[in-house]
Amino acid sequence: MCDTCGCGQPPETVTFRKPGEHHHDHDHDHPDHHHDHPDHDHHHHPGSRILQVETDILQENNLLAQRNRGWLEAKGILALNLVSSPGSGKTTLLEKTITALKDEIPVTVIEGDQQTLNDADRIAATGAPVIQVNTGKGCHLDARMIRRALDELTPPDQSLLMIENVGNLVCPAMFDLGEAAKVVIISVTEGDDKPQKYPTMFAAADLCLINKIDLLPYVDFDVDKCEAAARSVNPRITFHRLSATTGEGLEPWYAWLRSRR
Ligand SMILES: Nc1nc2c(ncn2[C@@H]2O[C@H](COP(=O)(O)OP(=O)(O)O)[C@@H](O)[C@H]2O)c(=O)[nH]1
Ligand SMILES: [Mg+2]
Repeated sequence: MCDTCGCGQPPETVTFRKPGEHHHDHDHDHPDHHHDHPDHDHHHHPGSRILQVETDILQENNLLAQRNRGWLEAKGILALNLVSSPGSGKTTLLEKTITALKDEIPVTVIEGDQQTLNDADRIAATGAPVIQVNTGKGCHLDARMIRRALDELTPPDQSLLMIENVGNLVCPAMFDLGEAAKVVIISVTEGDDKPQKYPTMFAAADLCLINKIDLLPYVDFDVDKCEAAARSVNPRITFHRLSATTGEGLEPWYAWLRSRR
């Protein structure tokens, strides 16, 4: 975990909103002293202390994630944690997927971003119930945020829950949310070496979606090389090559979703 980027963020910076709603908790009007001086504490703790705190945070998260997992499994809800760099096409893919499957499978969405309701508004336009979690300075969703979001979202039994994590290939890899699987999305404009640079994320994912294949003629991206790099850190990982905007390759992704249910 990173303590330089606000990763172990204090809970008062996290907000939960539905489209059309104003902030109803945890306002941003009282930035606390702590935020303005993120290094303050570190001057007083040796490295081993910081490591202990990080371990505790991850252990607590893992316990809460297992409770989420049990709750979701009992209701027959398939929860997927969508992780990627910012701009890989997660929201676009969700819009397409919900529109294609909504008559077949009830879909609900938890959107994670540091700020704005933009993605929740885009999802709401498809008709799917959605809640936006704004993590403030935080760079990932955690299991406690998901628990709280589930209380507000109340996804129906046997539904599909899509969790769009904060765009970041690092920290979301370490925070189990209670999902059935992580789906990592990489777009062809990002470079085919990303699985080597961010192996933890590719090791944690069951499925890798290679998006924006419509742009392959214009970029230097070797899809086979990218897949081989991901397999070298995770031999079980599977792939679909697709374009969320043109629709090419979306059917095998939908088939994967149906099979996971
Ligand atoms: N050419 C192309 N652009 C895409 C594709 N998918 C998404 N985009 C564009 O990439 C940008 C970021 O997409 P968005 O869904 O917001 O990404 P997110 O940050 O991962 O949620 C937007 O301008 C999309 O229109 C795709 O398959 N092909
Ligand atoms: Mg998005």
